[in-house]
Amino acid sequence: MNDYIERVIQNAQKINNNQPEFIQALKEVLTSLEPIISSNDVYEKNAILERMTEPERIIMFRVPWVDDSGKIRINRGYRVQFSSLIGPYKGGLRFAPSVNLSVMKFLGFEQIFKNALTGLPIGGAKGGSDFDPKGKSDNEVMRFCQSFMTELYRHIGQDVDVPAGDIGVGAREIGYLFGQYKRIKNAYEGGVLTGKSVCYGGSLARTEATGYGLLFYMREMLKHHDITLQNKIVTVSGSGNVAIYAVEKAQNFGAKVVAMSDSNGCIYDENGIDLACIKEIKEVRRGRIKEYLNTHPKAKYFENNNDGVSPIWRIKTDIALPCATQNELSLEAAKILVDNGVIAVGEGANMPSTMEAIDYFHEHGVLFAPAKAANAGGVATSAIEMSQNSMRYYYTFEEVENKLEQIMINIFNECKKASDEAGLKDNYVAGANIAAFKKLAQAMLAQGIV
Ligand code: NDP
Ligand code: 2IT
Repeated sequence: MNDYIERVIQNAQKINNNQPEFIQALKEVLTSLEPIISSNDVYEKNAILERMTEPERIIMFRVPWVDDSGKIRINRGYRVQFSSLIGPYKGGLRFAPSVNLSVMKFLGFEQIFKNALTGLPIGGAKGGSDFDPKGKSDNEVMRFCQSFMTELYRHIGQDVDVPAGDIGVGAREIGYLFGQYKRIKNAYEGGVLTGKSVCYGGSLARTEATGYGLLFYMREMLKHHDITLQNKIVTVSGSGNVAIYAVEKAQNFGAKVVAMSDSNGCIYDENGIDLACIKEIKEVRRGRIKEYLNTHPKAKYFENNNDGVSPIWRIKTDIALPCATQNELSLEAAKILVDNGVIAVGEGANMPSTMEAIDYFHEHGVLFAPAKAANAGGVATSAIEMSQNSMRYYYTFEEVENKLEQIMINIFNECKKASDEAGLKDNYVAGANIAAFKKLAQAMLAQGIV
Protein backbone atom coordinates (compact mmCIF):
# COMPACT_ATOMS: atom_id res chain seq x y z
CA MET A 1 0.00 0.00 0.00
CA ASN A 2 1.10 3.58 -0.63
CA ASP A 3 3.04 4.93 2.42
CA TYR A 4 0.96 8.06 2.79
CA ILE A 5 -2.34 6.18 2.72
CA GLU A 6 -1.01 3.62 5.19
CA ARG A 7 0.13 6.34 7.62
CA VAL A 8 -3.23 8.14 7.48
CA ILE A 9 -5.11 4.89 8.13
CA GLN A 10 -2.84 3.96 11.04
CA ASN A 11 -3.21 7.36 12.62
CA ALA A 12 -6.99 7.29 12.13
CA GLN A 13 -7.11 3.92 13.89
CA LYS A 14 -5.10 5.36 16.78
CA ILE A 15 -7.19 8.48 17.31
CA ASN A 16 -10.58 6.86 16.62
CA ASN A 17 -10.33 3.64 18.58
CA ASN A 18 -13.62 1.87 19.23
CA GLN A 19 -15.10 3.30 16.02
CA PRO A 20 -15.10 0.19 13.79
CA GLU A 21 -17.70 1.35 11.26
CA PHE A 22 -15.91 4.67 10.75
CA ILE A 23 -12.56 2.94 10.24
CA GLN A 24 -14.18 0.47 7.83
CA ALA A 25 -15.62 3.27 5.67
CA LEU A 26 -12.37 5.21 5.78
CA LYS A 27 -10.28 2.17 4.77
CA GLU A 28 -12.60 1.34 1.90
CA VAL A 29 -12.24 4.84 0.48
CA LEU A 30 -8.54 5.42 1.15
CA THR A 31 -7.26 2.07 -0.14
CA SER A 32 -9.11 2.59 -3.41
CA LEU A 33 -7.46 5.99 -3.95
CA GLU A 34 -4.04 4.40 -4.44
CA PRO A 35 -3.80 5.06 -8.22
CA ILE A 36 -4.40 8.78 -7.84
CA ILE A 37 -2.48 9.37 -4.57
CA SER A 38 0.60 7.51 -5.86
CA SER A 39 0.69 9.51 -9.08
CA ASN A 40 0.80 13.00 -7.52
CA ASP A 41 2.42 14.23 -4.29
CA VAL A 42 0.21 17.35 -4.12
CA TYR A 43 -2.25 15.46 -1.89
CA GLU A 44 0.35 14.48 0.69
CA LYS A 45 2.00 17.93 0.68
CA ASN A 46 -1.35 19.54 1.42
CA ALA A 47 -2.47 16.95 4.00
CA ILE A 48 -5.62 16.35 1.96
CA LEU A 49 -6.37 12.90 3.40
CA GLU A 50 -5.79 14.01 7.01
CA ARG A 51 -8.16 16.93 6.50
CA MET A 52 -10.79 14.90 4.69
CA THR A 53 -10.96 12.25 7.41
CA GLU A 54 -11.37 14.65 10.36
CA PRO A 55 -14.92 16.05 10.81
CA GLU A 56 -15.16 19.85 10.85
CA ARG A 57 -17.43 19.68 13.90
CA ILE A 58 -19.25 17.09 16.04
CA ILE A 59 -22.24 18.04 18.20
CA MET A 60 -23.51 15.67 20.89
CA PHE A 61 -26.39 16.51 23.17
CA ARG A 62 -28.88 15.26 25.73
CA VAL A 63 -32.45 14.72 24.54
CA PRO A 64 -34.86 14.54 27.49
CA TRP A 65 -38.52 13.65 26.89
CA VAL A 66 -41.49 12.24 28.79
CA ASP A 67 -43.19 9.01 27.67
CA ASP A 68 -46.95 8.37 27.72
CA SER A 69 -46.79 6.87 31.20
CA GLY A 70 -45.14 10.03 32.57
CA LYS A 71 -41.68 8.47 32.86
CA ILE A 72 -38.67 10.70 32.05
CA ARG A 73 -36.50 9.31 29.24
CA ILE A 74 -33.04 10.44 28.14
CA ASN A 75 -31.48 9.79 24.75
CA ARG A 76 -28.31 11.01 23.11
CA GLY A 77 -28.47 13.23 20.03
CA TYR A 78 -25.72 13.69 17.39
CA ARG A 79 -24.87 15.83 14.41
CA VAL A 80 -21.57 15.19 12.67
CA GLN A 81 -20.88 18.19 10.40
CA PHE A 82 -18.18 16.48 8.39
CA SER A 83 -17.51 18.76 5.44
CA SER A 84 -18.79 22.10 4.14
CA LEU A 85 -16.32 22.15 1.24
CA ILE A 86 -18.80 22.27 -1.61
CA GLY A 87 -22.04 23.32 0.08
CA PRO A 88 -23.99 23.45 3.35
CA TYR A 89 -23.65 20.32 5.51
CA LYS A 90 -26.21 17.85 4.17
CA GLY A 91 -27.31 14.40 5.20
CA GLY A 92 -29.96 12.45 7.03
CA LEU A 93 -30.95 11.85 10.64
CA ARG A 94 -31.16 8.26 11.89
CA PHE A 95 -33.23 7.24 14.90
CA ALA A 96 -32.31 3.68 15.92
CA PRO A 97 -31.01 1.99 19.08
CA SER A 98 -27.79 1.03 17.25
CA VAL A 99 -26.82 4.68 16.65
CA ASN A 100 -23.46 5.65 18.18
CA LEU A 101 -20.59 7.98 17.31
CA SER A 102 -18.87 5.44 15.06
CA VAL A 103 -22.04 4.89 13.00
CA MET A 104 -22.67 8.65 12.74
CA LYS A 105 -19.09 9.29 11.60
CA PHE A 106 -19.07 6.53 8.98
CA LEU A 107 -22.33 7.82 7.57
CA GLY A 108 -21.13 11.45 7.59
CA PHE A 109 -17.86 10.45 5.89
CA GLU A 110 -19.63 8.49 3.15
CA GLN A 111 -22.03 11.38 2.65
CA ILE A 112 -19.23 13.80 1.66
CA PHE A 113 -18.27 11.63 -1.31
CA LYS A 114 -21.83 10.72 -2.24
CA ASN A 115 -22.91 14.34 -2.27
CA ALA A 116 -19.92 15.33 -4.42
CA LEU A 117 -20.92 12.66 -6.95
CA THR A 118 -24.37 14.22 -7.39
CA GLY A 119 -22.71 17.27 -8.94
CA LEU A 120 -24.87 19.49 -6.73
CA PRO A 121 -23.66 22.02 -4.11
CA ILE A 122 -24.02 20.01 -0.90
CA GLY A 123 -21.48 19.23 1.83
CA GLY A 124 -21.55 16.11 4.02
CA ALA A 125 -23.15 15.43 7.42
CA LYS A 126 -25.14 12.89 9.39
CA GLY A 127 -27.00 12.93 12.66
CA GLY A 128 -29.57 11.17 14.75
CA SER A 129 -30.15 9.51 18.06
CA ASP A 130 -30.23 6.14 19.80
CA PHE A 131 -33.99 6.73 20.24
CA ASP A 132 -36.06 3.78 18.94
CA PRO A 133 -39.30 4.93 17.28
CA LYS A 134 -40.57 1.32 17.17
CA GLY A 135 -43.49 0.77 19.50
CA LYS A 136 -43.74 4.47 20.42
CA SER A 137 -47.00 6.39 20.08
CA ASP A 138 -47.27 9.35 17.69
CA ASN A 139 -47.29 11.67 20.69
CA GLU A 140 -44.10 10.16 22.09
CA VAL A 141 -42.39 10.50 18.72
CA MET A 142 -43.59 14.12 18.53
CA ARG A 143 -42.29 14.98 22.00
CA PHE A 144 -38.96 13.34 21.23
CA CYS A 145 -38.63 15.24 17.92
CA GLN A 146 -39.50 18.54 19.60
CA SER A 147 -36.88 18.00 22.30
CA PHE A 148 -34.28 16.92 19.71
CA MET A 149 -34.90 20.05 17.63
CA THR A 150 -34.84 22.32 20.69
CA GLU A 151 -31.08 21.72 20.75
CA LEU A 152 -30.40 21.01 17.07
CA TYR A 153 -32.01 24.20 15.76
CA ARG A 154 -29.05 26.38 16.82
CA HIS A 155 -26.65 24.33 14.69
CA ILE A 156 -28.62 24.13 11.41
CA GLY A 157 -30.12 26.47 8.80
CA GLN A 158 -30.92 26.40 5.11
CA ASP A 159 -27.44 27.76 4.24
CA VAL A 160 -25.67 26.06 7.16
CA ASP A 161 -26.79 22.46 7.59
CA VAL A 162 -29.82 20.73 6.10
CA PRO A 163 -30.85 17.42 7.72
CA ALA A 164 -33.27 14.89 6.17
CA GLY A 165 -34.50 11.35 6.88
CA ASP A 166 -32.73 8.02 7.20
CA ILE A 167 -33.54 4.84 9.18
CA GLY A 168 -36.42 5.56 11.57
CA VAL A 169 -36.90 9.11 10.27
CA GLY A 170 -39.55 9.58 7.59
CA ALA A 171 -42.19 12.16 6.72
CA ARG A 172 -43.83 11.95 10.18
CA GLU A 173 -40.60 12.75 12.05
CA ILE A 174 -39.51 15.44 9.57
CA GLY A 175 -42.92 17.11 10.05
CA TYR A 176 -42.56 17.26 13.84
CA LEU A 177 -38.95 18.46 13.55
CA PHE A 178 -39.91 21.16 11.03
CA GLY A 179 -42.84 22.35 13.14
CA GLN A 180 -40.60 22.84 16.17
CA TYR A 181 -37.85 24.57 14.17
CA LYS A 182 -40.34 27.00 12.67
CA ARG A 183 -41.85 27.71 16.07
CA ILE A 184 -38.47 28.48 17.69
CA LYS A 185 -37.15 30.56 14.77
CA ASN A 186 -40.43 32.37 14.05
CA ALA A 187 -39.61 32.14 10.36
CA TYR A 188 -40.60 29.83 7.54
CA GLU A 189 -37.22 28.57 6.30
CA GLY A 190 -38.49 25.91 3.93
CA GLY A 191 -35.04 24.65 2.95
CA VAL A 192 -33.81 23.84 6.48
CA LEU A 193 -34.97 20.23 6.24
CA THR A 194 -35.70 17.99 3.28
CA GLY A 195 -38.02 15.04 2.94
CA LYS A 196 -40.89 17.31 3.99
CA SER A 197 -44.43 16.36 3.06
CA VAL A 198 -45.54 17.86 -0.23
CA CYS A 199 -48.35 19.75 1.56
CA TYR A 200 -45.91 22.17 3.24
CA GLY A 201 -42.84 22.45 1.02
CA GLY A 202 -41.62 18.97 0.15
CA SER A 203 -40.69 17.82 -3.34
CA LEU A 204 -42.67 15.39 -5.42
CA ALA A 205 -40.65 12.19 -5.99
CA ARG A 206 -38.39 12.66 -2.91
CA THR A 207 -40.12 9.69 -1.25
CA GLU A 208 -39.38 7.49 -4.26
CA ALA A 209 -35.98 8.98 -5.09
CA THR A 210 -33.46 6.68 -3.38
CA GLY A 211 -35.09 3.44 -4.53
CA TYR A 212 -35.82 4.72 -8.03
CA GLY A 213 -32.28 6.14 -8.29
CA LEU A 214 -30.79 2.78 -7.34
CA LEU A 215 -32.65 1.13 -10.20
CA PHE A 216 -31.62 3.84 -12.69
CA TYR A 217 -28.00 3.21 -11.69
CA MET A 218 -28.46 -0.56 -11.91
CA ARG A 219 -30.08 -0.25 -15.37
CA GLU A 220 -27.10 1.80 -16.61
CA MET A 221 -24.55 -0.60 -15.18
CA LEU A 222 -26.30 -3.61 -16.72
CA LYS A 223 -26.75 -1.79 -20.04
CA HIS A 224 -22.96 -1.53 -20.37
CA HIS A 225 -22.86 -5.30 -20.26
CA ASP A 226 -25.81 -5.81 -22.62
CA ILE A 227 -28.09 -7.01 -19.85
CA THR A 228 -31.60 -5.73 -19.07
CA LEU A 229 -33.77 -5.97 -15.97
CA GLN A 230 -36.60 -7.58 -17.91
CA ASN A 231 -37.60 -10.92 -16.31
CA LYS A 232 -34.67 -10.89 -13.89
CA ILE A 233 -35.21 -12.34 -10.42
CA VAL A 234 -34.49 -9.71 -7.74
CA THR A 235 -34.24 -9.88 -3.93
CA VAL A 236 -34.40 -6.68 -1.86
CA SER A 237 -33.48 -6.61 1.83
CA GLY A 238 -35.37 -4.22 4.10
CA SER A 239 -38.92 -3.00 3.63
CA GLY A 240 -38.53 0.67 4.50
CA ASN A 241 -38.39 3.74 2.31
CA VAL A 242 -35.46 2.70 0.11
CA ALA A 243 -36.51 -0.95 -0.29
CA ILE A 244 -40.15 -0.24 -1.16
CA TYR A 245 -39.35 2.17 -3.99
CA ALA A 246 -36.49 0.01 -5.25
CA VAL A 247 -39.03 -2.80 -5.60
CA GLU A 248 -41.52 -0.48 -7.32
CA LYS A 249 -39.02 0.61 -9.99
CA ALA A 250 -37.62 -2.90 -10.44
CA GLN A 251 -41.16 -4.12 -11.12
CA ASN A 252 -41.73 -1.20 -13.53
CA PHE A 253 -38.58 -2.31 -15.38
CA GLY A 254 -40.05 -5.80 -15.80
CA ALA A 255 -38.08 -7.61 -13.09
CA LYS A 256 -39.65 -10.13 -10.72
CA VAL A 257 -38.96 -9.29 -7.07
CA VAL A 258 -39.39 -12.44 -5.00
CA ALA A 259 -38.16 -11.47 -1.52
CA MET A 260 -38.07 -8.61 0.99
CA SER A 261 -37.20 -8.49 4.70
CA ASP A 262 -37.20 -6.59 7.97
CA SER A 263 -35.07 -6.93 11.08
CA ASN A 264 -36.98 -10.06 12.15
CA GLY A 265 -36.91 -12.08 8.96
CA CYS A 266 -37.70 -12.32 5.27
CA ILE A 267 -40.62 -13.28 3.06
CA TYR A 268 -40.34 -15.22 -0.19
CA ASP A 269 -43.13 -15.12 -2.75
CA GLU A 270 -42.30 -17.04 -5.90
CA ASN A 271 -45.19 -15.34 -7.72
CA GLY A 272 -43.58 -11.94 -7.17
CA ILE A 273 -44.01 -9.60 -4.20
CA ASP A 274 -47.37 -7.84 -3.92
CA LEU A 275 -46.04 -4.34 -3.22
CA ALA A 276 -49.43 -2.79 -2.41
CA CYS A 277 -49.65 -5.24 0.49
CA ILE A 278 -46.12 -4.38 1.72
CA LYS A 279 -46.97 -0.65 1.57
CA GLU A 280 -50.11 -1.25 3.61
CA ILE A 281 -48.17 -3.24 6.26
CA LYS A 282 -45.15 -0.92 6.45
CA GLU A 283 -46.28 2.59 5.45
CA VAL A 284 -49.78 2.53 6.92
CA ARG A 285 -49.83 0.04 9.81
CA ARG A 286 -46.10 0.13 10.71
CA GLY A 287 -46.36 -3.66 11.11
CA ARG A 288 -43.98 -6.61 10.67
CA ILE A 289 -43.21 -8.17 7.29
CA LYS A 290 -44.39 -11.56 8.55
CA GLU A 291 -47.97 -10.19 8.33
CA TYR A 292 -47.66 -10.60 4.53
CA LEU A 293 -48.49 -14.28 5.06
CA ASN A 294 -51.92 -13.37 6.49
CA THR A 295 -53.09 -12.43 2.99
CA HIS A 296 -50.57 -14.48 0.97
CA PRO A 297 -50.62 -17.93 2.62
CA LYS A 298 -48.54 -19.51 -0.17
CA ALA A 299 -45.58 -17.20 0.52
CA LYS A 300 -42.84 -18.39 2.89
CA TYR A 301 -41.31 -16.68 5.93
CA PHE A 302 -37.76 -17.24 7.19
CA GLU A 303 -36.85 -15.90 10.62
CA ASN A 304 -33.39 -14.36 11.18
CA ASN A 305 -31.31 -16.80 13.17
CA ASN A 306 -28.24 -14.56 13.57
CA ASP A 307 -25.81 -17.09 12.07
CA GLY A 308 -23.99 -14.41 10.07
CA VAL A 309 -26.13 -14.76 6.94
CA SER A 310 -29.50 -13.00 6.62
CA PRO A 311 -31.93 -15.59 5.24
CA ILE A 312 -32.72 -13.39 2.25
CA TRP A 313 -29.22 -13.97 0.81
CA ARG A 314 -29.84 -17.71 0.73
CA ILE A 315 -32.56 -17.22 -1.89
CA LYS A 316 -31.46 -17.75 -5.49
CA THR A 317 -31.47 -14.48 -7.39
CA ASP A 318 -30.05 -12.71 -10.44
CA ILE A 319 -29.81 -9.33 -8.71
CA ALA A 320 -29.44 -8.64 -4.98
CA LEU A 321 -30.27 -5.20 -3.60
CA PRO A 322 -29.28 -4.72 0.07
CA CYS A 323 -31.50 -1.84 1.22
CA ALA A 324 -31.64 -2.24 5.02
CA THR A 325 -28.51 -1.39 7.00
CA GLN A 326 -24.69 -1.51 7.32
CA ASN A 327 -22.80 -4.81 7.20
CA GLU A 328 -25.94 -6.83 6.43
CA LEU A 329 -24.17 -8.70 3.61
CA SER A 330 -21.18 -10.70 4.89
CA LEU A 331 -18.50 -12.66 3.01
CA GLU A 332 -20.39 -15.85 3.77
CA ALA A 333 -23.56 -14.36 2.27
CA ALA A 334 -21.57 -13.22 -0.79
CA LYS A 335 -20.32 -16.77 -1.33
CA ILE A 336 -23.87 -18.14 -1.23
CA LEU A 337 -25.09 -15.48 -3.68
CA VAL A 338 -22.23 -16.25 -6.09
CA ASP A 339 -22.84 -20.01 -5.82
CA ASN A 340 -26.47 -19.31 -6.72
CA GLY A 341 -25.44 -17.38 -9.84
CA VAL A 342 -25.96 -13.74 -8.86
CA ILE A 343 -25.14 -11.36 -11.75
CA ALA A 344 -25.23 -7.99 -10.01
CA VAL A 345 -25.45 -6.41 -6.54
CA GLY A 346 -26.67 -2.85 -5.95
CA GLU A 347 -26.32 -1.15 -2.58
CA GLY A 348 -29.40 0.87 -1.59
CA ALA A 349 -28.35 1.00 2.07
CA ASN A 350 -25.14 2.69 3.27
CA MET A 351 -22.18 0.27 3.51
CA PRO A 352 -24.40 -2.84 3.54
CA SER A 353 -21.62 -5.11 2.24
CA THR A 354 -18.48 -5.85 4.21
CA MET A 355 -15.16 -5.15 2.45
CA GLU A 356 -14.52 -8.90 2.20
CA ALA A 357 -17.89 -9.40 0.50
CA ILE A 358 -17.15 -6.64 -2.02
CA ASP A 359 -13.74 -8.15 -2.84
CA TYR A 360 -15.37 -11.53 -3.32
CA PHE A 361 -17.95 -10.10 -5.75
CA HIS A 362 -15.20 -8.37 -7.75
CA GLU A 363 -13.06 -11.51 -7.84
CA HIS A 364 -16.03 -13.50 -9.16
CA GLY A 365 -17.10 -11.10 -11.90
CA VAL A 366 -20.27 -9.88 -10.18
CA LEU A 367 -21.22 -6.35 -11.25
CA PHE A 368 -21.21 -4.25 -8.10
CA ALA A 369 -22.94 -0.86 -7.65
CA PRO A 370 -21.50 0.83 -4.53
CA ALA A 371 -23.72 2.69 -2.08
CA LYS A 372 -22.25 6.14 -2.33
CA ALA A 373 -23.00 6.19 -6.06
CA ALA A 374 -26.03 3.92 -6.34
CA ASN A 375 -28.08 5.41 -3.48
CA ALA A 376 -27.18 9.05 -4.18
CA GLY A 377 -30.58 9.67 -5.78
CA GLY A 378 -32.14 10.41 -2.41
CA VAL A 379 -29.81 13.19 -1.41
CA ALA A 380 -29.71 14.52 -5.00
CA THR A 381 -33.49 14.90 -4.87
CA SER A 382 -33.13 16.55 -1.47
CA ALA A 383 -30.94 19.15 -3.19
CA ILE A 384 -33.66 19.55 -5.83
CA GLU A 385 -36.13 20.07 -2.96
CA MET A 386 -33.85 22.80 -1.55
CA SER A 387 -33.66 24.56 -4.89
CA GLN A 388 -37.47 24.48 -5.23
CA ASN A 389 -37.76 25.97 -1.73
CA SER A 390 -35.34 28.77 -2.71
CA MET A 391 -37.22 29.46 -5.93
CA ARG A 392 -40.58 29.33 -4.11
CA TYR A 393 -41.78 27.19 -7.00
CA TYR A 394 -42.51 23.47 -7.54
CA TYR A 395 -41.62 21.03 -10.26
CA THR A 396 -44.00 18.27 -11.36
CA PHE A 397 -43.32 14.65 -10.45
CA GLU A 398 -42.16 14.00 -14.00
CA GLU A 399 -39.76 16.95 -13.97
CA VAL A 400 -38.14 15.80 -10.72
CA GLU A 401 -37.94 12.19 -11.85
CA ASN A 402 -36.33 13.20 -15.15
CA LYS A 403 -33.70 15.23 -13.31
CA LEU A 404 -33.08 12.30 -10.94
CA GLU A 405 -32.70 9.90 -13.85
CA GLN A 406 -30.18 12.16 -15.59
CA ILE A 407 -28.19 12.59 -12.36
CA MET A 408 -27.99 8.81 -11.87
CA ILE A 409 -26.86 8.31 -15.48
CA ASN A 410 -24.16 10.96 -14.97
CA ILE A 411 -23.02 9.34 -11.73
CA PHE A 412 -22.71 5.94 -13.38
CA ASN A 413 -20.75 7.43 -16.28
CA GLU A 414 -18.38 9.21 -13.91
CA CYS A 415 -17.77 6.03 -11.93
CA LYS A 416 -17.09 4.11 -15.13
CA LYS A 417 -14.76 6.79 -16.51
CA ALA A 418 -12.74 7.02 -13.30
CA SER A 419 -12.49 3.24 -13.01
CA ASP A 420 -11.36 2.94 -16.65
CA GLU A 421 -8.81 5.74 -16.25
CA ALA A 422 -7.35 4.01 -13.20
CA GLY A 423 -7.00 0.84 -15.26
CA LEU A 424 -9.51 -0.98 -13.03
CA LYS A 425 -12.11 -2.41 -15.34
CA ASP A 426 -15.65 -2.42 -13.90
CA ASN A 427 -14.52 -1.48 -10.40
CA TYR A 428 -17.20 1.08 -9.63
CA VAL A 429 -16.21 1.16 -5.96
CA ALA A 430 -12.84 2.65 -6.88
CA GLY A 431 -14.47 4.66 -9.66
CA ALA A 432 -16.91 6.34 -7.28
CA ASN A 433 -14.26 7.05 -4.67
CA ILE A 434 -11.75 8.46 -7.14
CA ALA A 435 -14.29 10.60 -9.03
CA ALA A 436 -15.60 12.14 -5.79
CA PHE A 437 -12.14 12.55 -4.27
CA LYS A 438 -10.86 14.50 -7.28
CA LYS A 439 -13.67 17.06 -6.99
CA LEU A 440 -13.25 17.42 -3.24
CA ALA A 441 -9.47 17.67 -3.33
CA GLN A 442 -9.67 20.39 -5.97
CA ALA A 443 -12.07 22.40 -3.78
CA MET A 444 -9.84 21.85 -0.74
CA LEU A 445 -6.75 23.09 -2.57
CA ALA A 446 -8.65 26.13 -3.82
CA GLN A 447 -9.90 27.16 -0.37
CA GLY A 448 -6.59 27.13 1.50
CA ILE A 449 -5.89 25.70 4.93
CA VAL A 450 -9.23 25.98 6.71
P1 NDP B 1 -36.34 2.83 6.96
O1 NDP B 1 -36.32 3.10 8.41
O2 NDP B 1 -37.45 3.34 6.13
O3 NDP B 1 -36.24 1.26 6.70
C1 NDP B 1 -35.19 0.50 7.21
C2 NDP B 1 -35.44 -0.96 6.85
O4 NDP B 1 -34.27 -1.70 7.16
C3 NDP B 1 -36.57 -1.57 7.64
O5 NDP B 1 -37.20 -2.55 6.87
C4 NDP B 1 -35.83 -2.18 8.82
O6 NDP B 1 -36.52 -3.25 9.45
C5 NDP B 1 -34.57 -2.67 8.16
N1 NDP B 1 -33.49 -2.72 9.15
C6 NDP B 1 -33.04 -1.69 9.90
N2 NDP B 1 -32.07 -2.09 10.73
C7 NDP B 1 -31.90 -3.40 10.47
C8 NDP B 1 -31.04 -4.39 10.98
N3 NDP B 1 -30.16 -4.09 11.95
N4 NDP B 1 -31.12 -5.64 10.46
C9 NDP B 1 -32.01 -5.93 9.48
N5 NDP B 1 -32.87 -5.03 8.97
C10 NDP B 1 -32.81 -3.80 9.44
O7 NDP B 1 -34.94 3.38 6.43
P2 NDP B 1 -34.51 3.72 4.92
O8 NDP B 1 -35.18 2.83 3.96
O9 NDP B 1 -34.61 5.17 4.75
O10 NDP B 1 -32.94 3.38 4.98
C11 NDP B 1 -32.44 2.10 4.64
C12 NDP B 1 -30.96 2.22 4.29
O11 NDP B 1 -30.82 3.11 3.17
C13 NDP B 1 -30.07 2.81 5.39
O12 NDP B 1 -28.78 2.23 5.29
C14 NDP B 1 -29.98 4.28 5.01
O13 NDP B 1 -28.80 4.89 5.53
C15 NDP B 1 -29.90 4.16 3.49
N6 NDP B 1 -30.26 5.34 2.71
C16 NDP B 1 -31.45 5.99 2.89
C17 NDP B 1 -31.79 7.07 2.11
C18 NDP B 1 -33.10 7.75 2.20
O14 NDP B 1 -33.36 8.67 1.40
N7 NDP B 1 -33.98 7.37 3.10
C19 NDP B 1 -30.84 7.60 1.11
C20 NDP B 1 -29.66 6.81 0.95
C21 NDP B 1 -29.38 5.74 1.74
P3 NDP B 1 -37.29 -2.99 10.84
O15 NDP B 1 -38.51 -2.23 10.48
O16 NDP B 1 -37.56 -4.35 11.36
O17 NDP B 1 -36.34 -2.22 11.70
O1 2IT C 1 -27.89 8.45 3.26
C1 2IT C 1 -28.48 9.35 2.64
O2 2IT C 1 -28.04 9.80 1.57
C2 2IT C 1 -29.75 9.85 3.17
N1 2IT C 1 -30.22 9.35 4.19
C3 2IT C 1 -30.44 11.00 2.50
C4 2IT C 1 -29.83 12.30 2.95
C5 2IT C 1 -30.54 13.54 2.47
O3 2IT C 1 -30.08 14.61 2.90
O4 2IT C 1 -31.50 13.47 1.71
